[in-house]
Amino acid sequence: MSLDDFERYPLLFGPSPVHPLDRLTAHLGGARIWAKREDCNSGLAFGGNKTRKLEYLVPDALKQGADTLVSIGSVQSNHTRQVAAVAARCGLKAVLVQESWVDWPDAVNDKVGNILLSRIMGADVRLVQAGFGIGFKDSWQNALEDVRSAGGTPYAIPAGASDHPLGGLGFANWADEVREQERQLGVFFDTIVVCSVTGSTQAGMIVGFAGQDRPRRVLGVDASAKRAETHAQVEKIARATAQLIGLGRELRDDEITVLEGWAGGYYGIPVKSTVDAIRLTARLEGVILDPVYEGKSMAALIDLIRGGEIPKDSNVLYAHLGGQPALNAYSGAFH
Ligand code: 5PA
Repeated sequence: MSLDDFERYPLLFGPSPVHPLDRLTAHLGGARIWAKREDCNSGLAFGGNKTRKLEYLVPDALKQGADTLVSIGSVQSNHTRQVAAVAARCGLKAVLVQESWVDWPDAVNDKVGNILLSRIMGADVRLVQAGFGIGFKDSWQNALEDVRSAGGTPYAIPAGASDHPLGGLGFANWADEVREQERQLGVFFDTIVVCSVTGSTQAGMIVGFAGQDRPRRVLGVDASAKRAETHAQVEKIARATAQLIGLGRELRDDEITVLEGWAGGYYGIPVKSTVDAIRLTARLEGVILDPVYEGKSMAALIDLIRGGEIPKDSNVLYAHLGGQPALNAYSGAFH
């Protein structure tokens, strides 16, 4: 099997845009920074990284005769919002378990942003009290059971569409897209910076790039404040995806890098470096990042360039994975 053998249900506009961030580059004095924009990859509810992953899960759901997508995330999950949009687009129902992973005081946290969009799109949104965790949850099993007992056919999508046999395919394909865009732009991105939580975004990238001729670094930035768990999940998904698409060799340990230092103490809580990175990118580039994921990976990119770990002659590609709707629930971070 190769990646091309897997059916893909079109949800994206096409290849996501790649463009340079020249003023941020000048501000930091090099490396040259580029962004690839999953936040505008689709016309479905502001897109994001999950929309790309779901292109490979939807054909499986339809083949199984599912009528309801069932998934899970935090109250301000971007993933569940994208599941709601994809369900609407495909004429399916969505049941979304929204857990209280984050202790964040904005009074409208469970009313605005992602959860508002999911409600508008007609999803059955269920608020559940439960802490952060990317594993399989009882609340999710219960939701699946509810659909079955009502005579429906659920399709189970785990947190972030990650711990699923097809979860890594979307970003393996992203790596192919990058290679083609490099050819068009006449540039080679030696370093990729990507935020990791449930792991299949980075895992897919690793596998996709491992199948290419030129080696490059994929630097995952943990945003869950649990680096070891994130690393284990990225590794597990990467190795399974490599098998699935017939990479033809085992991944080396040094191909799997998950960095810590920018998550702060907790998943979902921005720290000073997060807010600084969001403000800097907004003021220099007009590019908007969120306080849960992308602000943390941008803070890492800035520090890695300032510290010289990413050298000045590098071309670095920042994977912008979306997530801005959550900003509405985080006004308190910008007072
Ligand atoms: C998310 C995830 P992975 O989960 O694939 O590692 O991606 C991390 C990530 N950036 C990075 C944004 C904007 C994201 O939304 N979000 C989750 C969600 O429920 O929204 C899966 C956690």
